[in-house]
Amino acid sequence: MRNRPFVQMIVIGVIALAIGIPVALIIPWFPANGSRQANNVRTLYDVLLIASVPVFVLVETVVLFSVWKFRMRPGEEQKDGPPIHGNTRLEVIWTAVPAILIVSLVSYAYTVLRSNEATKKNEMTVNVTERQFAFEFSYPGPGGKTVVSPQLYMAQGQPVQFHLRSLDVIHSFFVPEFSEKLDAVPGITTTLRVTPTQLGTYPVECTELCGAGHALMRSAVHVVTPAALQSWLQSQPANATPPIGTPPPGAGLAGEPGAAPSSPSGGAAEGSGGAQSGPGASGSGGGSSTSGSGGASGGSSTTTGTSAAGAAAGASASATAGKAIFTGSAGCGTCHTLAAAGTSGTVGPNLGTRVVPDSKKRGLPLKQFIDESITKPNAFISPGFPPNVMPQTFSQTLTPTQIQQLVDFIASATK
Ligand code: HEC
Ligand SMILES: [Cu+2]
Repeated sequence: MRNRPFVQMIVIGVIALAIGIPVALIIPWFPANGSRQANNVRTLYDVLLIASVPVFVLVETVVLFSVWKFRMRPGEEQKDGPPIHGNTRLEVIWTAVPAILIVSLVSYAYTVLRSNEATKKNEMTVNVTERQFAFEFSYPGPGGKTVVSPQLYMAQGQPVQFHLRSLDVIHSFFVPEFSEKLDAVPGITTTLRVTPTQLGTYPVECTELCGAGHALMRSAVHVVTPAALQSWLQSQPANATPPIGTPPPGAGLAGEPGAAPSSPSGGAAEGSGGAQSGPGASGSGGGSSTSGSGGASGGSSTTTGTSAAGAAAGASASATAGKAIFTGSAGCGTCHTLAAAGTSGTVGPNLGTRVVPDSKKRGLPLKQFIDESITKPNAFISPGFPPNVMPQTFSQTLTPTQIQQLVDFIASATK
């Protein structure tokens, strides 16, 4: 009966496996399965579980069984086991088996990665522009129409290629239901592919600690039917100002390593000026997110014309546009409470009540004070609040028009 402990160990191990593998597969490790890529990742994960549970069970069974069966008993304190050295067969096995296991799993994981990243037929491009602390999605539509939205809309079954850009620091783009995540890095354009498969609304999150408002940097993705996406795109205003740094439709990936940095199409769009707003094109030129000239040089856009008309209607249209920027793409609402915008952030002062008294303390006319607060936040620190928390980059990441619209909006909304 020399082999009895060994047989006992095998029996215990087999029982642990019979329980362990189903339990590992039943546990819901992931949220809802929302994309083709998520499907592949989940199958990969199941295979990894099936491969790793036996390894875990094997190691733990041997360890626990040895602790129990071969433990030191009273009177054995001075004893030691026989010294064992060298067992070629065992060494070959414990080298070869893990090597084969790892090479097969790595090869399989690589094929999953390749398939998830592969170019799909009829891909649609969506630009994701991230800044402290907001997402902006722009759809280079047909015929030069550009739709810009703070929330993401995708069509079920329609493959999308995202071009991620950051205007300031490293951010990331993560939708848990899609099982895919990628960083947005200043100065380069990164690409992520997703084919959504389930209708629904899911969270979009930034998963890089990007500053004081990071925890609030969230948006939503709505996966809708292809028809609903088309009618949504149609209902959006045409030729919205694309976020700074977003190349015009048809341009190469500005700033991507290996791509020509200053695209001729970028220059062309800038030349054409007018409706197809300059700032986007010029900002993309060098692929540099903080080129101060980006916003300044291409400043004019559709709304300038309106406010130049000087009518009260123009100013209120500007304020309305400012409200959208405040609550959406610029992310001001994540830090500031402002009743007129319906935001309740508490990182910075309440702009509904604090701006007028602070502008008096500063000794500047209201609009000038608001403009300074946005473009040079540290020029005056609102009493009781820390410096360097409000992003210092708005003068580069917002166009002069957008800043003007924000100023008009806040001036009209503060008391
Ligand atoms: C990360 C949080 C954060 C974000 C995002 C942010 N701010 Fe601020 N903001 C602050 C803080 C903190 C202060 C107070 C310190 C100071 O005066 O710089 C402030 C101050 C201000 C002030 C001056 C208020 C006063 O009474 O002195 C204005 C105006 C303002 N912000 C507007 C904006 C606008 C417009 C945006 C969006 C373009 C924005 N902020 C985005 C945190 C933020
Ligand atoms: Cu971020």
